[in-house]
Amino acid sequence: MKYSFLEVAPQVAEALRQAQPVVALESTIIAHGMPYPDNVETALRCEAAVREHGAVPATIAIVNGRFKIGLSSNDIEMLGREGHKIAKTSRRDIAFILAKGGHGATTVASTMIGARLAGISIFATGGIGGVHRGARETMDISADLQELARTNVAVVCAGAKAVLDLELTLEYLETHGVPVVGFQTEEFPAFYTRRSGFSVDYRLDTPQELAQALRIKWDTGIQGGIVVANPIPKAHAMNRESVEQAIEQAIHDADAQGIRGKALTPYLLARIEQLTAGVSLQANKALVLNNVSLAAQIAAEYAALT
Ligand code: PSU
Ligand code: MN
Repeated sequence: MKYSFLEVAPQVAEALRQAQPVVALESTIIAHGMPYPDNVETALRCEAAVREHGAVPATIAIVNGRFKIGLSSNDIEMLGREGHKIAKTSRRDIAFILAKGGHGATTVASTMIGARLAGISIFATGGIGGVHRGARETMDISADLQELARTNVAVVCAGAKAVLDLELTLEYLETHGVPVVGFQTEEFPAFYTRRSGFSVDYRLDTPQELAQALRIKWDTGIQGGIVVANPIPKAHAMNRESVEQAIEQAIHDADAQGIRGKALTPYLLARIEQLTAGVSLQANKALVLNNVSLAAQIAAEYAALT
């Protein structure tokens, strides 16, 4: 193995060697995105959903200073239990958490990096980070967007949360040449809701078409990822007005408490969950599973092209 800090789980390594489908999953959503024990339950259900679709799951995190591609259920339980005590680890943090021999929950950006190191091309999560509302003053723009601009991994998500400025997020992605593809939709989904009012760049309707587009993009040598935007299933979509109300309240509360930087996104997620009496958490679980299933199907089609 090229990098001694990298620890690819045997099942994942075997699948990659045989060009079998593999789906990467992130761990910030476990440690910082959901409360215990929902986080652990959801992470394990996601892995099971990947397997049900004939692919191998690779949940990614830093554990004891090892960049692990494929976690054990003990690792997942530990990350879920420890929650906010685990360092939220983005691109800038990886080397330092590895050097310290500590644990790190990987964001979309750092999960993409881990996936790429291992040779995994498809990754499923809930929502990507983006340009925060008020970024004109704060310059709070998630490192996820830069990562999408440079790292060849497709990220299947339910769009981005309306805690972000979705219009600026899409502008930023356009500037950096990141394609935003709607799965069976022309509209960029807003995480808890299926619609945002903003268009995607392309609409594709089958996992096969998505896999082909990925193959061709990377065959041309065009660096960077792709956002596959998959709307939350209708049955779980939330009411737009009540979500917007909760979001505005949450942003107001964060501001009043001076919460900024990497703490902001986890704070907003937890606050919205409180304000919606847990409805947002149910929606979050449903959309993640939906994304994982789609990612597994894309991975299967992608592997068939290899
Ligand atoms: N959006 C969600 N749930 C999440 C996150 C984003 O709906 O759990 C997490 C992801 O790990 C994402 C990170 O990469 O938050 C973005 O954090 P920041 O805004 O600090 O870049
Ligand atoms: Mn940020």
